[in-house]
Amino acid sequence: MASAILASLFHPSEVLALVQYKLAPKTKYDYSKDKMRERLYHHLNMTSRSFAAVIQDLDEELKDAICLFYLVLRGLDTIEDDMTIELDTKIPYLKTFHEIIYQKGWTFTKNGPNEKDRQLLVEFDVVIEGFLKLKPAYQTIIADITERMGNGMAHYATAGIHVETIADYDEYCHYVAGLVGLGLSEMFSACGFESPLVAKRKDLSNSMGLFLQKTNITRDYLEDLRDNRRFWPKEIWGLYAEKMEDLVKPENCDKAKECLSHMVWNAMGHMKDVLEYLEMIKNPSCFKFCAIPQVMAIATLNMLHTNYKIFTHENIKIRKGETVWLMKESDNIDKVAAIFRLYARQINNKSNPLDPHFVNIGVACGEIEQICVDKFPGSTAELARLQAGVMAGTSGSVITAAAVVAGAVALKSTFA
Ligand code: D9A
Repeated sequence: MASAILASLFHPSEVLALVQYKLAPKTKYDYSKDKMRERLYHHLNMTSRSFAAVIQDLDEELKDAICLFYLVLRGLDTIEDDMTIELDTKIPYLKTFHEIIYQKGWTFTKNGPNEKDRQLLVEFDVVIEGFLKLKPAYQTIIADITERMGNGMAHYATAGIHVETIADYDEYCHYVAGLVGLGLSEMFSACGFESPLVAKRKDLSNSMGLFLQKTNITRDYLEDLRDNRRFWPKEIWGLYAEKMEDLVKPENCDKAKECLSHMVWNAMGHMKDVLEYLEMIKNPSCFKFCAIPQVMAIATLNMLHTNYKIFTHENIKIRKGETVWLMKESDNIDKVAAIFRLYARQINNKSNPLDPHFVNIGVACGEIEQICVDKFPGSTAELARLQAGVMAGTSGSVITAAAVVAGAVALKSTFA
């Protein structure tokens, strides 16, 4: 906590968000009366930290269904990811995982000891038990998406992941992320929280997944290269290097940065769809659930843009304070549009006029700004409010003063 506050010292609103987050009651949900749910939410909290909190804030009607959707997909992922499992063993599991989730008592112990979510599959009978208690409508949606994703993964596991063209890149991301967006949209419409139109707009649902996945793929260049995974499309990196791994060579530093802005620009292409999707979402808990990962993605893109560290350091992340601040602020479309505008401006301000994508990125940022001004006029006042808090405190800033006091309280409690 103390180090998170230190990292956010020049961002008073983040300090405030961190303190509020830290002082909030820790045990918000009590699952002790239901041992099965206790196990399920234990696994959820183990696999994803901040996202688990967002799932748990969903309305009761959808909470378990989405928690189980997440855990089923995570189980599938944990089989696909494990390079210690022979292909002949792996492929049948990927192709039949949508049937496995109906088999009471099924567990899986063939993961290597170092696989990080190994325990989830060792106790997968709990996930299956929970899945079988869901309404049949939710079971069908989960099983359908699992079948399509499992077959896609089996295909890539057999043929190898050869992302040559941008169309290949979009297709790969569709299987591993876009399908998740489609499934969630079907759930939102099926439960009646959202209009049937949400499930119908498969293009927009797909973009929700693609924007997240492409941001992660751009960020994880070095980590994926180390594990011999290549997701950046050759149609892009081929413009800047002979081999993808040449981008890390210090002598190619300028080309690497150009390639990075090409990847950032490509991901930004989904932002219009994301805004249009979020505009449709009316249920407040669904809205936050959908919006938070997207604002974190744009904050991450901002951190990646013109950042050569992508090629030299693994695990570069946005500040904890920034995450907590974004989670707090993303509760309606005007505020989310303001966050998009804020980061679009920051991205634009960092752009290098000598970069070949300087104009493309500028246009993309301008389009975001224009859409928000036209469709979400309330975002202008929100943006002014956000900017007052984002900037390092000038003398007399009420926000800074409040944040410093709050920060002192937090530090005291850390050392108490
Ligand atoms: C999501 Cl059920 C994901 N993925 C995410 C998380 O958000 C999406 C996996 C399973 C589910 C949902 C998500 C959330 C809300 C609406 C969505 C949606 O569509 C309408 O999916 C598109 O990343 C994984 C895929 C991108 C492959 C789909 C957000 C998440 N965040 C991480 C943050 C991090 O640092 O990785 O998982 C986390 O908190 O661990």
